[in-house]
Amino acid sequence: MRATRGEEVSHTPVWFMRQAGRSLPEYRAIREGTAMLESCMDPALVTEITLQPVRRYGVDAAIFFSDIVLPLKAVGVDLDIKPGVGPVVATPVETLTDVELIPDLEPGHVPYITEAVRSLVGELGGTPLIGFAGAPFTVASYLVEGGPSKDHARTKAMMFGAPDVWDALMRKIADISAAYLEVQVAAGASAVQLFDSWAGALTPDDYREHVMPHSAAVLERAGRLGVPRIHFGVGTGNLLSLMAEAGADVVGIDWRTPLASGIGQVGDRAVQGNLDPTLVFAPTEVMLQRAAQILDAGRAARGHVFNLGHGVIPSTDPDQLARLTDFVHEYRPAG
Ligand code: 1CP
Repeated sequence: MRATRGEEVSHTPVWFMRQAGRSLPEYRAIREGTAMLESCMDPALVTEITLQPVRRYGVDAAIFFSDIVLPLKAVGVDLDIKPGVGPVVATPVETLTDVELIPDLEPGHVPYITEAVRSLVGELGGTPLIGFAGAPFTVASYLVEGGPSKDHARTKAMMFGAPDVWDALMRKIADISAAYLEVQVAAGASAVQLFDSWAGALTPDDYREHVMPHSAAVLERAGRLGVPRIHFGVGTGNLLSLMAEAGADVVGIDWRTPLASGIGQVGDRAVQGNLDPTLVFAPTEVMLQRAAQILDAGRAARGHVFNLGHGVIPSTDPDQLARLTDFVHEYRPAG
């Protein structure tokens, strides 16, 4: 929390995107026989899964175990998270009527989220809980494509060709994501992360015109809650200044952009990142050498939260992440 605000810290804090998940044997065991969305709606299970990596690694933050499509499911969108695939939407959104049929999110849609966050905050003690939501563009991609997509072609076709439908859809998702963050913070989450994982598919001009105002609306509402806002995307080396300007306190930087260059783009803000997630498969000394370079580079930022440049890869050896966490905690820059 101090690092997100640019205050002095005794060591650079560290957590990992997807720290709770398939890389952990205890996660695979507890999830056996329970579908993903069903797990997200079970407060006891959410609490346990969120705590697993905190216990194992001693990371400086917990990330709430949920998914960016959970709030859509909660308001009644017919979707499922298919193992090995990801979110699949039964009837993709095409028209204005399709958008208007999606209800707004009320806290009453997600009582199990409130309960899970409250229970977690009690169990976590001093470790902050990061709540999260999907940013409008990334969530729209699942709703318009009907599932995971590499090129987001249908989504961008709507953005370029049906501006009225696009605008309505982005407003709808922005409202849902902001309301979802409000529920998590009201229940005790200490910070929030807005995941715009697929924003890197956009040119800066298209991002600025068609996407940024809607992400800014979510971040503005989150800002009123008084918690630090982390804004993250993948392949966003050309968008970092805009993602910062959209209203972030901390900008998440993926591994393709050197941290020093990312810091130069985000202005007087903290940064998060950005070790290549495949480096945990390298020899330990190689991984740690690269982590040291990132820790050194991070000193130029207003604040630095160490993380991977994207989520933990499911086949990651948890012992490598344990070594990495300890290294970050013990690291003191030379000089
Ligand atoms: O059955 C399973 O185990 C499903 C795998 C899984 C898990 C563990 C999915 C399906 N989602 C999650 C949890 C999850 N999703 C978390 C909490 C855990 C943590 O971080 O420790 C978070 C923060 C997310 C967010 C999420 N979901 C994002 C943004 C983050 C990112 O990775 O860029 C995205 C894009 C999704 C969609 C999604 N959900 C699941 C999958 C496999 C995907 C990606 C599909 C695709 O490639 O498009």
